[in-house]
Formats: sequence, structure tokens, C-alpha cells
Amino acid sequence: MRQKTRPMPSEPEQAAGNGVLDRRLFLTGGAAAAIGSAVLPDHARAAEALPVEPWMKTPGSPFAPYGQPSKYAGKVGRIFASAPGTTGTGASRTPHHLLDGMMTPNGLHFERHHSGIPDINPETHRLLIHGLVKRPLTFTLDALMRYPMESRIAFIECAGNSALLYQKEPAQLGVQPIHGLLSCAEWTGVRLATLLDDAGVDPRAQWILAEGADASGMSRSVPLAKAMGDAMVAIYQNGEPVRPSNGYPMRLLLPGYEGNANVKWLRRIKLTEAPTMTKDETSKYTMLQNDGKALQFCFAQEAKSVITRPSPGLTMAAPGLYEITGLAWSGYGKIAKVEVSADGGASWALAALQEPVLPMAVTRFRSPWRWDGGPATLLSRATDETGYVQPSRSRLIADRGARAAYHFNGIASWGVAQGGEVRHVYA
Ligand SMILES: Nc1nc2c(c(=O)[nH]1)N[C@H]1C(S)=C(S)[C@@H](COP(=O)(O)O)O[C@H]1N2
Ligand SMILES: [Mo]
Repeated sequence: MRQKTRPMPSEPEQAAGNGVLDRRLFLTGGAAAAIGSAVLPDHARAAEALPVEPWMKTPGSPFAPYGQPSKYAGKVGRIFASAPGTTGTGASRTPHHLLDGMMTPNGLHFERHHSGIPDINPETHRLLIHGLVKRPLTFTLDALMRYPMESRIAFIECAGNSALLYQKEPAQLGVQPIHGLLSCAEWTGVRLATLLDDAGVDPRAQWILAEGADASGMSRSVPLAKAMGDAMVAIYQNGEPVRPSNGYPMRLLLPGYEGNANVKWLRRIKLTEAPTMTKDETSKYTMLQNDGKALQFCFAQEAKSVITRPSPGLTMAAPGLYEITGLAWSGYGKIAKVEVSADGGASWALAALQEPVLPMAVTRFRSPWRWDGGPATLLSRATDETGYVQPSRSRLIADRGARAAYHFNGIASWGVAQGGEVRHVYA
């Protein structure tokens, strides 16, 4: 597939080596004019020749209750794989190389199911809050929806996203298979704190257990402080009821926390003094360190960024002006800056951050890049508002080892070859 961006004729100032240009280029009208004349060099004649297409000569198609993407956008889909012997146990991945902006459409949100998607009847589904509370409460969906609701935009990232970069050799794959276990949506629902206040938290309670209603009985322990903070029982996803694959009729949203703690098909919250040590936090989701010890309860996803274009599968057409764009996010707050390099990390330039820049949401970054047609190694490096800087892959592996399996947030790199082919490389 061709890059959407075309070469631009102008030659603005370099901000870093190998053609990375000042991020403000895209804020100037000059850049837009340059792109315009590059797209249609002969626009005067083109206007005369503009054909009256068949779809202008006959009425269009009728309405449908639920809209579908253009049939010409058919490639914009998730890829997925199921565990052997199962149909719905595995993961599907978001095609970030074909998307833009910050929101993931519901039909393209990544999915991770430990035992497929349950077919939950909202009439019979219940949410129980019990344990160290003054009065246990049971909620129907209708009862839950009478509480005050709020919305927030948040990413969810599987702890196993980008785990292929722990491998010795760069997997010859693109953004979607490597980094596609990340999505961002607007979630609407009831603050968990509101429900816990209603149940009355016993002062001995320090943790909660969250349990799903699927056949895997997915359950995780979460510190009470998070539950009483920004945790939400989400009922809507990008404005419509949460999709069955993402937790219908209700899911736990823990902004910034590793995906698995965001329990889908939420049926039970138990307040406890200590973590419950469920199968999902002992057999999995611990990080094996170099010294043989494993870290447990690594909740927040560290700051990270990925270039979504150019990326493998999107061959560059011709030398000229391109946009390097991608996503940055942090489970610890807002993204403060993203730097981009086209020379394998020898020099860096600030990328433009597209508004809104929100805590625990993805941030879209953009950098103009003049590709001279020669080899280039493209990198991005995120810094969050705590000052944490995304580490190089080698730094991350030196600190943590390569057996951690989860939370890979090291710098990723794409190599552009002479001729424009883009491949996964290690810088
Ligand atoms: N009940 C339940 N909740 C679950 C899971 C599951 O299998 N069952 N998978 C978890 C994992 S590992 C991840 S990464 C996220 C994925 O959320 P999504 O499918 O909405 O993207 O859901 C989490 N919540
Ligand atoms: Mo996950």
C-alpha cells in the first residue's frame, strides 16, 4: 500500500539528522499549500477534466440501522489468532497503520479473551459488591445506570503488547501484529468509588478482587486506592453500549493499568485486606527478572510510543516530504513530549503533539520528514509528565532481562531501505 502523504516540493529547515524537519512546519499555511500543489501539479487543467462519475448520475443507496465502513476500506480490519483447540481464546489486534487520530473505533478495538466472548443477557446479569463493606449490594444494569455517570478517554494496553521485542532478532512483522494490543476509547460509566461509598467501605479493606462473568473466571486484585480513585464501571464505549467483545454489559476500567486488570463482563467486586492471589496474578502477569525473582502487581503501563506510519507494509513512493506519525501513551499521566529520529537515534527532534493530550490516553504525534530516498532508521521516544523517558530496547533488556514477557515499552524502530521498503529492525 502507498503512503497517503506525497512528496512536497519545499525544503524547510532540518531539526535532526537525515531529514527530520521542524514540527511547526505543519502549523504553517506554507506546508498545506506545498502539499496541495504536489498532489495536483496541474490543477487548472484537472478542474476542466473533472469527470462526472456514475454515482453522480443515479440516487445513492438507502439507509441502514447500523452503519458500515466503505467497502473500499475493507482492509482496515483486525487480525486475530485463537489458541489451538479454541475458537475465541486469544487476541485480535488494532490496525494502527491504517488509522489516524487518537480514538479506536469500536469494531477495531483490540480484544483479548481467556475463554471467548460470553453471550450475557443484561436482564439476568448482576454485579455484586461484597466482602469488607457495611452492606453488600447487588446491581442490575438498570440500577447501575441510575447512578451519576461520567466519560473519560483512556487507552487499554495488554501487558503482552510488543512482547516480540524481547526476542533476539526483530520479528519481520508490522505495527499491527507487534503493537496492536493497544486501543483508545471514550468510556462512560459510573465511578467505582460511588458504588463503594454506597456499600460503605470497612476501614480494614485495602484491596479489591474484580471478577468477570466469562468461562475463564478472570479475576484480579487491585489496590483499594485505585478502586476509590479513577476506576470506573464502564457501560458505554465511544458512545454506544460496550461491545460484547469488550465486556458487555459492563467492564472495569482502570485507566493506565495493564489490560488484564480491566476485568470485562464484571460480575463481582470483593473488598479484602490483602490481594486474593488469583490464578491470573500468580501463574501469569508477573515479570521474571534477571536475578530469577518475579515482580508481581506491576499495574501501570510505562510511557511508550510507536511510529504507525511509515511502517512495514507501507512502502514509500518517492523521495520527498513525508509525515512520521504515531502514538504515545503512559499509564502514569500525560505525555510531555515525543522525540523522533531518522538516523537510528544519533539525533532527535521534537514531534508535534496533537491536542487533546490527556492522561492515560494515547497522544497522536507528528513530525515532518524529508526522505532523500536513502536508508533511514526511524525511532520515537516518549517522555511522560513524571519525567520518565521511554528507554532504548537494549537499556530495558539490560535492566530487566529478556524473560519478563510483559510490559515491553522500549523504543521500537523501523528501517527504511533504499527504494522505500520499510522493515522491522533493531537500532
Ligand atoms: N473477564 C475477563 N476480563 C478480561 C479478560 C478476559 O479474558 N476475561 N482479558 C483481559 C486482558 S488480558 C486484556 S489485555 C483486556 C483486553 O480488553 P479488550 O478485549 O477490551 O481490549 O481485558 C482483560 N479483561
Ligand atoms: Mo492482556
